[in-house]
Amino acid sequence: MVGYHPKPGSRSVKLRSLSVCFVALLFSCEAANKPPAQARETAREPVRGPVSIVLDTDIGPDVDDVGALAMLHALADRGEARILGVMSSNPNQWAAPAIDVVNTYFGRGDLPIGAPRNGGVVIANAYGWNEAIVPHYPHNLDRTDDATDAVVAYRKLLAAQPDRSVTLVTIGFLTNLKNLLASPQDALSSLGGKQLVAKKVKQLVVMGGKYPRGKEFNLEQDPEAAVAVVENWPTPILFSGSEVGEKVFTGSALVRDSTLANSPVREAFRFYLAKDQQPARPSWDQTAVLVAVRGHADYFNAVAGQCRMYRDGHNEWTPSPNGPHRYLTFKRPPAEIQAVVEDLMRHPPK
Ligand SMILES: [Ca+2]
Repeated sequence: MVGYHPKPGSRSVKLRSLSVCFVALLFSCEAANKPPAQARETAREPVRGPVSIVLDTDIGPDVDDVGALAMLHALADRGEARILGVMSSNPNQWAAPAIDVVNTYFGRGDLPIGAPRNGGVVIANAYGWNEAIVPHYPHNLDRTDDATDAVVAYRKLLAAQPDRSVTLVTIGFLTNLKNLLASPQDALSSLGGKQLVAKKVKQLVVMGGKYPRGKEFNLEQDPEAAVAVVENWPTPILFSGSEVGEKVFTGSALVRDSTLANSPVREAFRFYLAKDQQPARPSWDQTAVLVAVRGHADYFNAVAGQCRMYRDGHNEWTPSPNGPHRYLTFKRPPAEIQAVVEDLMRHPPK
């Protein structure tokens, strides 16, 4: 997701700061009456096998995608996730190379990378962090056009996985997932896209929408895709709405960590935050990756129901105990989730 960029000291920044302080105070009072949370990365041990996962990102307009991808590699190094591939929903020519840089930095330069082959919403690189960072780090893909067609990449990797075993997490537009659902049977699978997803996918996690109603960047950019996916997706969907990530600010400890001198993750945040003139960035995309791998229960509540998506890009929620969708609300204070995310983002390569 991409946030607004008000000038420091502006009314909106001050209002946001006041609201953040209020929320922090509220949660600190609440937290004082609870047992210490199992929040820091270092205090948590994996309790189950790795989650097989595909990340679908619009990497470029914001830097939280970089943090989310770094987190996913950290969770893979900890044995909590097994990354099957990374897709860009953004056909911008810097998107796939940026993914390749982060994958290569974490020793996974051979992971499949997909991108939309026809159409898609091309988003410019706000602040130009990827043009500035990507050329200085090892990678193989020079242009997003050199990546595999995302539909082919999805079909190939899903066909090879056990039934109901794959978690998909999208932190950008739903373009690739719409195309996947509509894909016909082929040499990779005798199943059409929707049937293939129903057979192989366990859950879809979406950073998108605002709950219980509103309009959010990721779903708004390709509303046709958002409507198609939200209405037709054949597995449960868990949404992390904009109201979640906007309260979790990360990046400041990452940028201060001098032990990560050669990290493209740190460089991307350093570059972006300097241009944004802010000490940290909301963690829209990282919250989605966190719950996709670890589940929501340690950090968030999940409200059951059904999300309705409209062609003007807004969404609306209908509560229902047996609905196919859920959205996150805070169970733990945002500051605790911030510490978990920030620690994972500072994870060095093995
Ligand atoms: Ca994103």
